[in-house]
Amino acid sequence: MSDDEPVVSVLGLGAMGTALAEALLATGHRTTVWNRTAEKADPLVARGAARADTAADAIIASRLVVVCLLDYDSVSQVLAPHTDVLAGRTLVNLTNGTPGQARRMAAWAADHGADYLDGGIMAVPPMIATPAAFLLYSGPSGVFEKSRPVLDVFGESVYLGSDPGMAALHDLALLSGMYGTIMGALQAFAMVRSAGVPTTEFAPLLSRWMGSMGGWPAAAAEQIDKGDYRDGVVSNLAMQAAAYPNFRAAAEELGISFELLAPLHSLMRRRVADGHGHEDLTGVIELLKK
Ligand code: FVH
Repeated sequence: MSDDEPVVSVLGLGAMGTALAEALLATGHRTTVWNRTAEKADPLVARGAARADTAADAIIASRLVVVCLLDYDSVSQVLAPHTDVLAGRTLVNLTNGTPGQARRMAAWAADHGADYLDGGIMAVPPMIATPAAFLLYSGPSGVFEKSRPVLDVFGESVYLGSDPGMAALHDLALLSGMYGTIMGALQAFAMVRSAGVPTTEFAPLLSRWMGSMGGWPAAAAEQIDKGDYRDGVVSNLAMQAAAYPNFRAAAEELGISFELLAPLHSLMRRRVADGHGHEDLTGVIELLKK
């Protein structure tokens, strides 16, 4: 096996691992695949992938080994029995996890002679290998640059530095933003649905309104980095906190739960009680410090 050969192994053929392997095959990479449930490899083998009977065989087959399993426990279960074949390999772990898990995995890989990049996939499987996909990576820059020609197949590669925990940090932070948005949207849909409004009718208005909020992260980030929530206040916290009980009252009127929105209400009230009503809602972030 020469260093220049575009040879890649993929461990894990769930929805995402399959999409990654398909992208590699579509771009002419010699791809070896392995999955715990072996038959999931069949369609990829039919398209030209080599089947590895064991995870060890897949690791041996390629210098670059992409790991995309359910969670870090499954990564440990798959890799731990094969420490003897890891030396000289580059593990690119795209499994969702925490910064601490990524750092511990990087140290473990180094102990066994393997290079390690941690990654976060900011895409759902159908987006892989389209311009909409971007993937976050962290770990040694030389390892990233060497692996990049292959990694770019999956989507835009965004490198976040040598600390292996950075990709997981940014991944979970971005997903936190996503889940917060989805929570609000679900509440909005529950409200209109309870009044007999088809959610398909309401969705364009919701999309438009969410689009209007597109500038919020940049403006909020300015305040947060300055630690000054009095700057450029347009809609102060006291005003917003006065309106917020209407969401609870409306939920009661409509016969739906308020549990998705309730946590923000209590934080807003605490922040107003602490004397910050004239500031921006952004200041609630100070209450998230532990
Ligand atoms: N799919 C998505 O939308 C998101 C997009 C962003 C990134 N996430 C993360 O990607 C990881 C894999 O997700 P997935 O969508 O491929 O997940 P599944 O389709 O559920 O496949 C899970 C694979 O993991 C294997 N597996 C689970 N436990 C074990 C174990 N103990 N030992 C060996 N393999 C294990 C499973 O094997 P099998 O059930 O087919 O035998 C699948 O290959 C994930 O971290 C997402 O958070 C996806």
